[in-house]
Amino acid sequence: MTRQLYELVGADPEIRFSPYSWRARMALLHKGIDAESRPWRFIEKEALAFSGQDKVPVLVDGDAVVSDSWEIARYLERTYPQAPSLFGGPQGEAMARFISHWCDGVMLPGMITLLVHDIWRCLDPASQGYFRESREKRFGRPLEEIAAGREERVDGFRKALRPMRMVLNDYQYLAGASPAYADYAAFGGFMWARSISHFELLEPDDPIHGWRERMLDLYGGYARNSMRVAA
Ligand SMILES: N[C@@H](CCC(=O)N[C@@H](CS)C(=O)NCC(=O)O)C(=O)O
Repeated sequence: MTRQLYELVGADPEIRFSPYSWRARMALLHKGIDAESRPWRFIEKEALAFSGQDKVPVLVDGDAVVSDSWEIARYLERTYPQAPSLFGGPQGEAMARFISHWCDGVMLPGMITLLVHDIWRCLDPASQGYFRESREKRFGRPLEEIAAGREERVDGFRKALRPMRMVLNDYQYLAGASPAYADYAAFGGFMWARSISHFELLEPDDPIHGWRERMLDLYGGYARNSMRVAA
């Protein structure tokens, strides 16, 4: 049975933009494991019923069905111990978990208010309706208002990334000398942004900018070569 990864896509099925699916995709690449991409859209909830929940990523690997990016990383580490390690042992696993929680709690919430309208624009019409309704309910205002003034607000987002920047002043990657899951947890957010938007989140002299360039080049430029919305 072919291994499959369900990934969120836009109107164009080549535009894969979930930050969590990108974490799983990079983890697979790190392990050197192939998985066919199964494009999934917000409104296709029934297509995920087999996984017992309604979000992507979902990895299907033979009889195993694993949802949630963190659980997928742990599954890959446990199931393919001979392949390069995602965590470098239990201590590294706990630190990668901290970074993934920090991204979920600080980085991604900062990004969404800058990008929410760009996300909506890249969706198919049916998903646009679902996205607008669910996100406007969550934020309590129209998408256009959530995204308003982002040129002035992006500086606050950049400041919030200071802990990450300080690490990247001292190390090539969040995991040290070479990339690992800690990096993929953070990079997923930047691939979310890159896939659906041309709004520049980072200044060119930011160490995070240099790290993002290195991440884009990994695995033969897999992320750099992935489809992006037209400028
Ligand atoms: N904690 C989950 C979060 C997964 C998640 O929120 N996925 C989003 C895509 S970015 C989703 O499927 N959302 C469906 C929806 O909003 O209806 C993980 O780490 O995988």
